[in-house]
Amino acid sequence: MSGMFFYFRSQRRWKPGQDPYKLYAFNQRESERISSNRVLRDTRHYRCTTLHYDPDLPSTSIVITFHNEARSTLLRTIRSVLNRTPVHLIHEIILVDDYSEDANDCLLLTKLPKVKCLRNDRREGLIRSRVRGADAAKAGVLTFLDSHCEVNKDWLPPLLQRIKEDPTCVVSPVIDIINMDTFAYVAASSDLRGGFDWSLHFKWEQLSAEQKARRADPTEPIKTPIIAGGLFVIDKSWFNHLGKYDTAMDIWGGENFEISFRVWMCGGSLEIIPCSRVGHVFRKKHPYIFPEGNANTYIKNTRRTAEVWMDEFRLFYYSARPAARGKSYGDIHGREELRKILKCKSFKWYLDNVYPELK
Ligand code: LR7
Ligand code: MN
Repeated sequence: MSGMFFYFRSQRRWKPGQDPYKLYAFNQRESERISSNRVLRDTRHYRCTTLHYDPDLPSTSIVITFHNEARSTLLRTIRSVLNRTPVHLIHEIILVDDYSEDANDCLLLTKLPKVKCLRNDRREGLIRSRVRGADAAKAGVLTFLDSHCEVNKDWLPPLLQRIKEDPTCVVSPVIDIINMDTFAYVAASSDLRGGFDWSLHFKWEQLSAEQKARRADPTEPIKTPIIAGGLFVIDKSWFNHLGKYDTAMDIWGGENFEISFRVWMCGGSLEIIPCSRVGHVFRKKHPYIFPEGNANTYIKNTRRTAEVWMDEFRLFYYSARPAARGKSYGDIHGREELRKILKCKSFKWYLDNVYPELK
């Protein structure tokens, strides 16, 4: 097996003057230098180490979609999962290869325990790819990860525990930072939650003094208006019941708003679980092509979200993003119908009860 790890990783020799950022918009050379098996600092609050979880937690199908991910980061994602997760909790790891150039990236990894590979025969984008992975999943709980993560110690039990207690809860770990230049693993603050502005731009927000004071115990879940989108755990029947994702959304972006509004407005909740930590390589630009253009795609996806979920407040979205007004966004009848059938609450309810801070 170790031969396989080495073979999979060493794609090329680095020559002086070659740009290690060219293919993936992070330092590929540094990523290749680092072991796929490296040790990470445990970044949790010390009190997390004293918590106990049920011995009979449900197992999960882990779904990882990728388009032209670096082999080194993809392999490290999977090995970190295999190394730091009790084996009985992983039903399977489903890789969805979103039409990457080299079909072997995915295929070779099926030599690892639990790993399955699905390959799209055209570029679908992360939204339809995740739905394909979720539909193939056999376990009762779905876990989504990006393809350049490293999970930290005991990351999964606290997430599964919360789903077991309340299957309408959708939970994310605290997302630690893997530096895109050095690949150093850096602890993120656990006093953050997801927020956004009217242009539907995601941002991390510091908890207010009042919110912090209400949280005496640093191991308690943090309610969040929105999730970052890539790393979360959801009960599979709940995911299906709520309408999975809007599969008319393309490539990247906006789906985290859509699923967050939908979960809150249709009877569920979103939480960040501070005792679960997963690192993610944050980068400054997309390394891949958007066939319809980056801005057009983001507008199409967020406009679908605004039209279906934001009621009269969509006008604030259009004021913040005037360019969205004229752009086509396809047919939304199916999603409007879904909202009716599920008897979801209004966006006004969401603003009043979940995100009163959005002015
Ligand atoms: O066409 C594509 N097909 C894919 O399968 C484009 C992308 N992808 C894959 C890609 O290989 C990666 O695994 O989708 C995943 C996300 O794409 P990234 O890593 O290029 O984007 P990101 O990290 O900026 O994406 C964040 O926002 C996205 C909005 O659509 C998704 O929700 C991502 O999952 C999300 N990532 C996170 O939440 C990790 C924390 C980042 C923050 C904040
Ligand atoms: Mn990512």
